[in-house]
Amino acid sequence: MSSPISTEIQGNVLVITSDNPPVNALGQAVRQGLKEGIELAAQESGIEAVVIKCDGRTFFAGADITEFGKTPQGPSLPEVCDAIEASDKPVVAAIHGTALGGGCEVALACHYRIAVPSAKLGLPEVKLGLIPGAAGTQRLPRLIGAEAALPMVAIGNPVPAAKALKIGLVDQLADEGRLAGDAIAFARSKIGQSIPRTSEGTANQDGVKNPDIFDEFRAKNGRKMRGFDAPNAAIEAVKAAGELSYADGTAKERELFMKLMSGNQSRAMRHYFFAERAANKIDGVSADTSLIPINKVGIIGAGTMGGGIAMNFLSAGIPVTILEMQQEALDRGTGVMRKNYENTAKRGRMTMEQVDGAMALLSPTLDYGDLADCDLVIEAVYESMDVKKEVFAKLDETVKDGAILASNTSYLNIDEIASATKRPGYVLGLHFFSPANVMKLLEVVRGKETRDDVLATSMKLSKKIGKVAVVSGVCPGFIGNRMLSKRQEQANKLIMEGANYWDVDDVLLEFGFPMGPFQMGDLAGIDIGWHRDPTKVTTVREALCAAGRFGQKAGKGFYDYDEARNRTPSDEVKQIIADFASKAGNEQRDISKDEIRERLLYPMVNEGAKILEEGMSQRASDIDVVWINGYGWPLYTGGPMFWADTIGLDAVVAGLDSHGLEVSASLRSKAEAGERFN
Ligand code: 3H9
Repeated sequence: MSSPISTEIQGNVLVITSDNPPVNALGQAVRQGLKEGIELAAQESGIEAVVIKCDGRTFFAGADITEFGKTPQGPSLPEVCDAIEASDKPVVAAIHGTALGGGCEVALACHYRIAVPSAKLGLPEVKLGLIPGAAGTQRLPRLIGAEAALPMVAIGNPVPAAKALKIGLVDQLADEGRLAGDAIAFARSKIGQSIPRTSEGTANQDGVKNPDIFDEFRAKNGRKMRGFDAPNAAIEAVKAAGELSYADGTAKERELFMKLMSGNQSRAMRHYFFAERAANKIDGVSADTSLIPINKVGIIGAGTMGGGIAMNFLSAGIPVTILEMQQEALDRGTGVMRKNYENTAKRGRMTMEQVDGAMALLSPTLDYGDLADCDLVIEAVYESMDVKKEVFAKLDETVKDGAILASNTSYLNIDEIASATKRPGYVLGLHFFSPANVMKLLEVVRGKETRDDVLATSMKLSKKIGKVAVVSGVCPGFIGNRMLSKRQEQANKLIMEGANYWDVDDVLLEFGFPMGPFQMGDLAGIDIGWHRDPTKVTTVREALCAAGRFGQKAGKGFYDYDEARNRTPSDEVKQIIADFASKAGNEQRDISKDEIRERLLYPMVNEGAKILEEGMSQRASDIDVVWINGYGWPLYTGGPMFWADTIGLDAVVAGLDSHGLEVSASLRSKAEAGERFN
């Protein structure tokens, strides 16, 4: 097989080029080729400098993740990086696209870095539950200081080239499109000068002079890092870069790296990395299906959901026409959208020009006729089949042929909605999650007649608006809410049997969810869907509403809230629950946290198995993607199905059996056969 690395001598400069699509991952052949390139430079006396560059869309995007967990094949990346740095001829990294992880480490091992303005550099290993393993944690702080290195290593977000230049991570910016030429000229200009080696840098002393930066960083980012092992290891490694020699520091990094690599968190997060990418592929729909151009989007309903959905498209530069029935509702809805944008600008994440630019793409209307030339219309009206059918019949009459008609329903039957039109092939569900401008998940609901190009267009569009899309079949609640209802059912039963509702919430918090079901109820509003008759009380929720306990917005719901929205369990609610339990003749008992956890989570796994069995989800990993992005399932466990694999399907089945809960045929047979979902 030919090597992905080629070399070319241009005068006195050796240009080493990698061509390993799609992202120039640093697999064995690439590492081998790089090492040989550096050896060639050492041997040839005519070569006085070296440039390392990549063809294709990006500089090295990191180690080849598919090699992880397999027997290592030399040369290792640390060896290659050390060989580059040891070169006595100046080596320049010429960076475009993304220099990530091992790719950034290669760049750090080079003596100089030159990048085009659109390039980004970063160490995203924490997002895979790891830390850099080719001396990135040791070279980076020595080059740019521990304080600047900490967010890059422990949070993992890449920095754009301009910022990289400012913090000293790159030496010069090249002209877009002239990178190779600029890099060669830059390399020539360094011939004969003393060679700066990153491992010998001293910027890391900032952390020794001011050791508080590490605790301050931990305190500032505690919420983001909660439950994850890798960020703490990353902080420890960066700290070690200031305290230890380079050799001892890299040994420390290796020890931390190896421990993380063999742990469950990294396994789970690597599973998620590939799961997110797999979710974008649709069974039976070819990757080269021709797409429907989407240049204008219509949204029906300017409420919280409609407005949030519209913002996704406006932010991506796609014009939106938003329709309401009354002028007042239209004004209110568009006002809220502007306010949301302005709040983002206040937090520095947008400029006021960008706010105005996004809002200028919005056309509010009361007239269906204005939707006629839209390429996609998304309906976000009241959840009633009759209302939805009426809207779709009207859309069918008004909107041009070939346009996609989508419903944002969270549980209604898409096939029935599609039957209200003469073009069911162009109808599908696009289920956004609230707040729709923030939440990453998009369930793309495939009706029985939905055309391939309609699906493929929706998946592509989801990427453009920054969503993670998962295809679901038509079933009540689709993938996410269908599983949620099983968890809620158990949560409600548990509190009737004697579990404290705050213990139920705390079990999920301890598991890694941002909040539990009762906190979630308080946040969303207990009165959603309430009949508004305080004399009609048949459920705990209705009793709470009758007592004015509408949730956080009322200062009280399941919990009492102070001004800072801290929650305290309420005696009143405890009594309400106890009254209901005694009326129902429920015996009260102490329920352990283990039982609570099993009863909340195992039925979700069982429902996931049924969803797979019925073909409502294409693959188990899609279910994981739904729960991680839509419901706050902790990423470091890999999602419900991967988590079930980790604890063992036999343990899940035994737990369900012991609590007298349903076990689907497929889950039981998988467990008996010792199989996994993923
Ligand atoms: C590391 O470097 C450890 C070292 O410190 C220590 C070593 C000792 N490997 O995302 P896309 C595949 S850890 C293998 O859709 P985009 C991906 O699966 C690594 N495969 O493209 C997909 O395959 P498919 C640190 C990889 O344009 C295809 O490439 N680096 C890798 O939206 C296209 O990917 C990272 O964590 C890889 N490293 O985004 C960076 N990367 O077509 C990970 C991608 O079959 N990568 N693939 O589905 C990324 O963040 C994005 O891929 C990137 C491009 C931003 C580069």
